[in-house]
Amino acid sequence: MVSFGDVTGGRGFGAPMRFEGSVYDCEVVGKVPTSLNGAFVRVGGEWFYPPMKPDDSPFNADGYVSMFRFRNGIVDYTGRWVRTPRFEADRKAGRQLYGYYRNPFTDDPSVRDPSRPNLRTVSNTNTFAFDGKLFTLKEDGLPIRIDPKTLETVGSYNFGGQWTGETFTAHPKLDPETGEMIAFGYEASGLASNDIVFQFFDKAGKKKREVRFKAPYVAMLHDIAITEKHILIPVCGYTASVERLRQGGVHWHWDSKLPSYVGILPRDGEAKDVRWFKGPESSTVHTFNARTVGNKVIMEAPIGTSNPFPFFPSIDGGPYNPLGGRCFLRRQTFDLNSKSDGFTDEVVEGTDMTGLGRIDDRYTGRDYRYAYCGFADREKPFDEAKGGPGLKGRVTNSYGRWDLSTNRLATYFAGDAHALQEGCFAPKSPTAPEGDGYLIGVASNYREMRSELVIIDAAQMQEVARVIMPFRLSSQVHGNWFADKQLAFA
Ligand code: V55
Ligand code: FE
Repeated sequence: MVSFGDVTGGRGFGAPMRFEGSVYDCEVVGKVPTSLNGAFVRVGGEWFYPPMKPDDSPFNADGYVSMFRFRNGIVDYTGRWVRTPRFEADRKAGRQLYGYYRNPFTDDPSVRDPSRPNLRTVSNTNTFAFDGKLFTLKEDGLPIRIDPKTLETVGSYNFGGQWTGETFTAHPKLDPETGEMIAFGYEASGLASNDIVFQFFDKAGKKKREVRFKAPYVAMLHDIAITEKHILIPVCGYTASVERLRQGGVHWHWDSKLPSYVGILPRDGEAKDVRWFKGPESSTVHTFNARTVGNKVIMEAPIGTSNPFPFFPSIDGGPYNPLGGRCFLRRQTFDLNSKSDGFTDEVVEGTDMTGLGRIDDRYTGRDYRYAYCGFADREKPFDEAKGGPGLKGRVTNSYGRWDLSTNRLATYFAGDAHALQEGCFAPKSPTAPEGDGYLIGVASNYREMRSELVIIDAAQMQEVARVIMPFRLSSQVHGNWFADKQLAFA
């Protein structure tokens, strides 16, 4: 194959490893809690072949799914490519056939089909378990079903023919009490359309109903929040047009002149019930959580003021402003009694954080106390002398736990040559109180050029164990803890 050369991430810690494999009974420092039985399953992008366009988005890299399987204090690792139709087509051709992120017009003529954009999905964004099945997700395609025992790809999944539309979000929500799945697709009626479809499934996997409506403009609709009564839909900044795609451009452009919106749909509502609240330029890519209190709907999220991703250009051709993507924990309050389309917006605590916010998922949609997120602790900077290749400037060296009852931040520091990927929360037991459990996440050790899985007591914010991998793991977007009762890992 051709050389990776200097493609973004092609050298240093992020250079593709390209192999599949397992490590049984991994090396551990400390003691892995024997109560943790299940798996941390993560997915991200890794280029199998170098991108066709050297300036392409890392979001266009092939899906690579990996898991740390925990049983009685022993941890086994397995990593596999997500074998999408696109991966198989590239393998067969022996080269990269696909062009820009979400622009099928730039694909090789042998596979080009702009009427079926989901056939070129890379499924690199999130892992998800529902109805006893494991999936990898990417918002431009359907879920890809994965065998939890081996991580082999089973194939594309449309809920037994029940899912309408060709796109499925990377952030479906599960109601922790009813087990109901609330999922959506956007660009639901074709490339760059502003159609959204929400679909509701009961916990047994049966579709109950769907609601179709239009966004104020076509935007990247990456994540939502739910409450016991409402669904919140943040729309901001990134926009697309078929014309620009036809001309061979990238999918998203940031338009700082566009207002942000948050749509609120009652969970039992119809299209006519969606209410759009309007705000200034801002970016809500992920959410922490939300709740309905009387006539108010309240959401916390890591929110930036402008374009969060440097690889999606500004529509006016202007330079990238790195401060615009800096996120703060903000609280937005929507008054359903108000006649105006405005809302209140406040910073809860003034430490900047990554855009990847997590909670104890058993509290989704309910009153909750803790928000977890990675951040760069400035008081514990990267040590130049101790660092290895590729780690520069401010890095996500810490996890924070924001206590929303006191607005205090408790922190965990991973090490002075380490960068943390997104962690997730795993409860000590199904009935443990909120926050009584572990934060689990992968650290990149730049000095040793290897990955390490850190396991942190979330109540103390103290590390209890570290799984030492003998190699670098593929970069991760999202990872989740699935207990043995959710998926059949053995
Ligand atoms: C995101 C990530 C994606 C994507 C769209 O984090 C949005 C946000 C890894 O791919 O395709
Ligand atoms: Fe995401």
